[in-house]
Amino acid sequence: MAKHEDEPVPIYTSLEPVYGDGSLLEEARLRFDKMKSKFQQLFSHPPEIFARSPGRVNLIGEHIDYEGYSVLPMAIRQDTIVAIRKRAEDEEKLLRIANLDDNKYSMCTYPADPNQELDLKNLKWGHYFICGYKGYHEYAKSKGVNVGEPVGLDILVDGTVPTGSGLSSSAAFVCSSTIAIMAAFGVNFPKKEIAQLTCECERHIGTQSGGMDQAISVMAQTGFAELIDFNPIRATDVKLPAGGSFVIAHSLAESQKAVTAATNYNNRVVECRLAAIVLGIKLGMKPKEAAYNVKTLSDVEGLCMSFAGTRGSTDPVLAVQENLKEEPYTAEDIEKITNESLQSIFSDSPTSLDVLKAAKHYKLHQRAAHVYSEAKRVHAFKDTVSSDLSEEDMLKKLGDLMNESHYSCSVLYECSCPELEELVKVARDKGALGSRLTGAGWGGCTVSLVKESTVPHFILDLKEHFYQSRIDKGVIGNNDLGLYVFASKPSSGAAIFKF
Ligand code: NG1
Ligand code: MG
Repeated sequence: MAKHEDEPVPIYTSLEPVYGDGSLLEEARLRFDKMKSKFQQLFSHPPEIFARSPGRVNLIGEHIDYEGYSVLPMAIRQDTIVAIRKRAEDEEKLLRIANLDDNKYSMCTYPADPNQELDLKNLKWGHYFICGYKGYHEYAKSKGVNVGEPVGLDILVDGTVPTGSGLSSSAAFVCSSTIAIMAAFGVNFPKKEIAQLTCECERHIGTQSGGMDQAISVMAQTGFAELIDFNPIRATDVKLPAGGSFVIAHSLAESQKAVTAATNYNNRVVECRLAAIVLGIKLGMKPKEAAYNVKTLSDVEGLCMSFAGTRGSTDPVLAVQENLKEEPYTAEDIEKITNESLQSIFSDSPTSLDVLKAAKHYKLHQRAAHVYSEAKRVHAFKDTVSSDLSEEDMLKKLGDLMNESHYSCSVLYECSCPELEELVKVARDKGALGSRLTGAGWGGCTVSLVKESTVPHFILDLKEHFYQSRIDKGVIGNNDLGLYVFASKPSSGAAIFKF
C-alpha cells in the first residue's frame, strides 16, 4: 500500500471529509459561501477550485528542521483557503489576489510572469502567493510538465491562522496557494514532493526556512501529530495520549519574521552553519573543505559522536562543550580558524550576507548545544508516547521534555521574549505539565500540555492571570479571547475542493 505521503493531495466534492459534521462544518459552509459570493462580486465569475492548507503547532523540535533534524508538529484546524479561477487566454495576463478581509489586506496585482523577482524591500501580503506561483512553475519545469504560455489568475484568500504567531500562517498561505495553482492547471503531485517544493518556494520571501511547516501543512492526518524527517521529507503518524490536551496561547507579541530575518531567524541559520564549520575543523576536517561543504550541524554530527566516543559518551553536545568556546566569536575569530572570509563562505546567499552585515558576534557554542540537545528531545518525546508508561507518567515525562525544550530555546537559542516568558510561567503555575514557546519565537504563541479534564479551568486561569490586564488596556477585546487561547486536536492536512 502506498504511504499517504506518496499520494496526491485529496480532491473532495464536499466539505465533510475535512470539517466533519459538527459545528465546524456550519462555520465552513458560511465561509465558503461568503468566498463564492465575494469572488463573483470582485471578478464577475465564480471560482473553479478551492484549496485549503492548515497552520500548525510544533509540539517539540524548535529551530532544528533547517539543520536537518526531525521535528514533531501537528496541524491545527485554523487554515488558509484559496479560491481560484484561471482567466481566459484573451483576458489580461494578470494575477489579481484579493482577501476576504479587505480592510486589512487590499487587493494585490502582479504580472503573470513566473520569472518575476519579488521586491523584498517592499513586502506585500500577496508576495506569499507569488512564492507558490514561482514554485509551481519551477517545479513543473523540472518535471518536464509543459506549463504553456502564462495566463492570468483570479484569486481570493481567506485565512484563520493568526499571523506572526508561530502557527505558520505563512506556510498555510504558501501551501494552499501552490496547491490551488496546481489544481487550476490540472496537475497534482505526491504530497511529499509538494512539501519539498513549497518549502523551497517560501524561501523566495527571504527566510531560510527549514521545511517543517510546509511538510505538516501538506501531509497531516486527522488525529495524529507527525514526526517529520528531512532529506528526504517523510511523515510518521504519532498518536498522542488521550488524557492530555495541547493548549495554544498567544503572547500577544507579534513576530514579524520576514522583517526581522537578518537579526533573528536567518541569523540563527548562519550561526548554526558557522558552528558546524568550526566543529568540523576542530574535529579534523580541512578548513577549506569544511568552509564550503559543511552546511548544517547534522553534517558534522558523525564527527561529534566519534569525539564523544573517545570520552566514553554518545552525546554530541560533549563535542560542543570541548571544542567551541562559550564566549561569542567575532568574525575575525572564525576567519582565523577557517582561513576563509565569511563573505566568501556565504557569497552564494544574499540573505546570509545581510546577516553578516548586521551581526556583532556569533554564539556558536550555545546554538549548537541547543540544536543537538533539542534533536534528542524530539526522539525522547516520540519514544515516550509509544512507551508502556502509565498515562500519568507519560504526560509528566512529555511535559518535562517540553519544559527542557523551552529552557534551551530561551537561554541557549535566545528566541524567546518577555511576554512569552511571562505566559510560560503563568501556564506552569496554573498546572500545565509542560509549557514552551512554539514556532520561531521572538513573540507568537506558547503550547502547554495539560490534562484534558482541566482544560476549561486552565484557560480561565490564563485569562485571569495573563489576558485580563491586556483586555483592560484594550490590547485585545473581551470577546476575542477564543482567537488567542484554544485547545487543539490534530487536524487534517491540505485538500482540494471542487464542487
Ligand atoms: P514559524 O514560527 O511558523 O515562522 C519557523 C520556520 C520553521 C521552523 C520554525 C522554528 C518558516 C516558514 N518556518 O516557523 O521552518 O524553523 O520557525 O522551529 O520559516
Ligand atoms: Mg511562518
